[in-house]
Amino acid sequence: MTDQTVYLALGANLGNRREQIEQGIAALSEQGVCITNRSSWFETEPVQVENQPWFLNLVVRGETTLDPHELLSTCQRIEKNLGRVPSVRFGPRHLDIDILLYGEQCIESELLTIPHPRMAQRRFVLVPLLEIAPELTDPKHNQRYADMLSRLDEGKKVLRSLINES
Ligand code: PH2
Ligand code: MG
Ligand code: MG
Repeated sequence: MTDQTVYLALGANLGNRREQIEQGIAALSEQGVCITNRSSWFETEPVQVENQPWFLNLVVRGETTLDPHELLSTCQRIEKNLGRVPSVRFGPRHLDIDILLYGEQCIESELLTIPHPRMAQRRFVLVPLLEIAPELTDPKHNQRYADMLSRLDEGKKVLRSLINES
């Protein structure tokens, strides 16, 4: 199978957030996802479940020959190996790895929806994504993510982290 370009969102709001995310990225590269770009780090205000610690978030681009469901189980295995335990939906976690985009494909299976169904409503996803892929277009609605972000009224804070300067 030929390589596909994928975009993944990583986040954490428990434990050593930066370390867990770095280990997640390292594990992805060891397990079939060649990382070709990554965004800055962002400190982000929690959405959906608001009463929880702020997240550290970033977005990576990768190349993979894993099919979408293999990629999903790889992400879930890595989350589990790095200490993720079942928690409430949208609640606190040590590591979250979400598939945003898989090539230009639109997928709706029982386990997996791509493009990620909530990405276009989340500033903590769109801001880092657009940093590394400013021209990217949503394959389902054929709209530029940059335009979707400029129309978004979700007001949660997304702050470029000071870690980037160290
Ligand atoms: N992830 C969630 C729920 N809310 N909020 C922010 N800021 N960042 C996240 O990664 C996040 C969230 C569920 O995965
Ligand atoms: Mg998530
Ligand atoms: Mg997830």
